[in-house]
Amino acid sequence: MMETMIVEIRAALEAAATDEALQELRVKYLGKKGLITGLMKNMRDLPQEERPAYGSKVNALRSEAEEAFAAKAEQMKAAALEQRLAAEKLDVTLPGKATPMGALHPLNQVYREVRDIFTGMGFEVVEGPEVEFDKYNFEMLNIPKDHPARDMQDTFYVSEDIVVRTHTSPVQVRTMLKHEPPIRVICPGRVYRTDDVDATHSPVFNQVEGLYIDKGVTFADLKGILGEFLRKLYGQSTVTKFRPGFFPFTEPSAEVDASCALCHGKGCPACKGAGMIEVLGCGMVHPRVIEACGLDPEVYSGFAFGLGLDRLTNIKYGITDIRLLYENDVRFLSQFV
Ligand code: FA5
Repeated sequence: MMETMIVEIRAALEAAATDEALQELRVKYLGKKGLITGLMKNMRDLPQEERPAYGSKVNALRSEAEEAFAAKAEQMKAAALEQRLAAEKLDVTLPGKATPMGALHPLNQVYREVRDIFTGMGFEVVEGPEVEFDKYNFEMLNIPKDHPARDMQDTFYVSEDIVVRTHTSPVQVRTMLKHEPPIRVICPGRVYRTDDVDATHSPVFNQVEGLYIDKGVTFADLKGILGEFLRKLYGQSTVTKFRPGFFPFTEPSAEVDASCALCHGKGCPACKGAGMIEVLGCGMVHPRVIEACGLDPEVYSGFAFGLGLDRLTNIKYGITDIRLLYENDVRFLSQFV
């Protein structure tokens, strides 16, 4: 019986086609109540002297059977893999899955350009709080309380002494109070004014202001650096025009126009036919501001400037409505990828 059983097992394994069939056979022969286990139990009925020979025969049968089961399982696994490989053909000509790519907002793109131009000329980036002391936003910038110059910037007041900053000039005050010249900084950030929303105004917008204080800084430095900045931003052929202007914290002050980046001075709808567009305000820092910040205006001089990043971005890309920058309409933003 023992001799024929291994033949019987091999034949049964040969015929088994599924995992379930294999499992059934395993239970039938090798399980706790299986036939081979049963043979071992029969040993009890044999005379003592026959038991060792019988036992080793059953053990040999069990090992042979286990090997046969393992070989069959291996064979079935290989066959299943082969079948899967044959069935799952890879079509490399199918179009791939596109991952939508995000991009920097146009305001951030232009900010990075502005930042890189100024840091390339030795300026550092300094940031400051958006909720600011009236003292830093106005008073130390030569704009006393109740002075008519305050009307130039319609202000959100938090309390009598605290405002939401109307420009990033207070960051320049903070820098002068903290650091000895030479000071060369740009101050980017969000600013707030109680302006009504229209195509060119937003109550929240972005500025980049700058400050250069050292011994012997003149208006020629201001013209040279700001002219170079605008040529780097809008192209080497950009023409600049410095017109007299007024800011309480600079004297003399100037408004700077640049030739329109879209029509190069010929006149187009973006520049309303003028060929030139006002891009920034600037001037030599008022001696009173230098003094208020603890420096001697007889020793130190410098210039400051401020630009609206939103306007700069709109000019660069020919965007005619500032609201587009804040609506986050993907149809608009995806044009800047
Ligand atoms: C100032 O804020 C000065 N602090 C700039 C300055 C600094 C001058 C240092 C001289 C020396 P002004 O109020 O003009 O200046 O604002 C600067 C720019 O912000 C403007 O040219 C304009 O481009 C932009 N701007 C002003 N109001 C708004 C608004 N409501 N929405 C969008 N941009 C605005």
